[in-house]
Amino acid sequence: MANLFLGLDSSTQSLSAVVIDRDRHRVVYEKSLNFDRDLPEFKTRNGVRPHRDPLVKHSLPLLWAAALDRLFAEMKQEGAPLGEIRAVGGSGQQHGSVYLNDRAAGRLAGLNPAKSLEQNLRGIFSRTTSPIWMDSSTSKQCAEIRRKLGGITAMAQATGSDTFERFTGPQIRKFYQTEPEAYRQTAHIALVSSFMASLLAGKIAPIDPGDGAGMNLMDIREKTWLPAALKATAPGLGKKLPPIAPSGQVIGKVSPYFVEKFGLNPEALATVWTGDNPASVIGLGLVKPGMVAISLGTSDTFFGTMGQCRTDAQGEGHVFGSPTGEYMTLICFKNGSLAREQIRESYGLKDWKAFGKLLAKTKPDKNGGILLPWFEAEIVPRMNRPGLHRFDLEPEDAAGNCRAIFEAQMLSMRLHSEWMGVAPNCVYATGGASNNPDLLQVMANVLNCRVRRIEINKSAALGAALLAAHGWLVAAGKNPPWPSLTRGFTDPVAGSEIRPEKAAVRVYDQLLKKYALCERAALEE
Ligand code: XUL
Repeated sequence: MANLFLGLDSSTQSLSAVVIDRDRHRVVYEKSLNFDRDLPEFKTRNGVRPHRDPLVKHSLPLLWAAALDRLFAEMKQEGAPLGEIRAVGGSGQQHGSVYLNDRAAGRLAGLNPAKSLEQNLRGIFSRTTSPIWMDSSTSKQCAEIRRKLGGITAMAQATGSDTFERFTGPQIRKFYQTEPEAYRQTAHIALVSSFMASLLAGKIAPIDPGDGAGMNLMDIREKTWLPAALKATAPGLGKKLPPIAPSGQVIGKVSPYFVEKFGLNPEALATVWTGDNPASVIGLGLVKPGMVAISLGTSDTFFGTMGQCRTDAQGEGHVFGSPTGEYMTLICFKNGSLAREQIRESYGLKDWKAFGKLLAKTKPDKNGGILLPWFEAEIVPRMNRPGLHRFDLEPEDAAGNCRAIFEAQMLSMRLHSEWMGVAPNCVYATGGASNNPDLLQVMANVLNCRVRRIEINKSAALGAALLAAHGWLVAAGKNPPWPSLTRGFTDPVAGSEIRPEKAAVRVYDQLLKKYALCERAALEE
């Protein structure tokens, strides 16, 4: 029997599966279901239930369960090697929460394969919907919890992050305040990740330190629930939370439901799930401290592994537990691709190649123009008043603006990741604009490190499969080094390495100072 491992990723809009063959270091199967398209009966739009209040974003735990049923049914139909899977791992969209009543544990233990998961689970929820990470309706609760924990810096130091509207603690507090009786009826609070793991394991699953850190409830250093945070959030909360256990740790054998119904191997193990970002850290191969990925997407994200726990005193960046047992950081810059596109289109450039070509016509300059591209309210630095700010830069200067916007985005990443205390030694660039060498050269020069391009489809599900393999090996008494597990799965695109240019690096060391002054001036404006 081959050593196959299944990784599932329950994200905002879809449920994905990746099966890996550990010995051959190959992905052997992948599949995705889209919630809106494939499960239209749940009436979601982009995975979210329409709501009259634009700040409220909820989805449905029954939808995620129905998607799991459907995915396994289709995998079986397509002849996926379910009988050879040794362990199942997973990841979920972070922060979203599921509220279960005291019937849940019994029902999970006796899942009936003659019925659908949806039928099995009806009546076990004390709240039928789940607030997800896109919800921003809890500013009041954030302020209340932050105040009780002693302010931004203290909150970040204790839990890894300042309070954020999407984080689970503020969401739980809002539920307790607005629906106290339903809160009282809640016996278990799960994250999307631990809820899905509970279905696979047939019992209430632990939460891991990767996803647990996205709750504003976990002591980031001890990786235990933090009594002061629990108390500040809602009464009796400690009793409703599961234990915290390492990502990928074996929970037990998979529920007989999946064995009888879909032919999963009866010896297959269910493991502790994590959040999609921690899983992506593994799925992109960021398994050593100092390895960083920059995803150039709708928003740009900077994330990577840290050996020591350091937190951001400004409360802008997040620290989560890394599934490697170390720490990871996540810093999210809202004005990413869309801002670049706006500038590109405003100069009539049809694609990134044209944008890169124009940018390459200019040279880095220590007194160069600065363009702060806050088309939308920015997360890092916190800026609620959208607007464009130009310093020593004429709007008519097309090449100068193309250079300035990307330089500013990279300088901002450098400035706002300094609190980590470790300069990256290699950056893996991924996402839309990452196949442009001119942009990656600027990235390498500003951050003064090598940049390699990485193209991995479904990095969270791949990370989840690798975590399942890791958990299975640990359960067998082995302690496999992470690089030996990720080898072959997470290799960067051959020949894509770009090295920093010394002269340009010196220029950017100077320009960073100017950038910081301009940013401060714009924030104080
Ligand atoms: C991270 C976050 C998102 C979700 C997306 O803090 O909110 O990246 O995890 O699924």
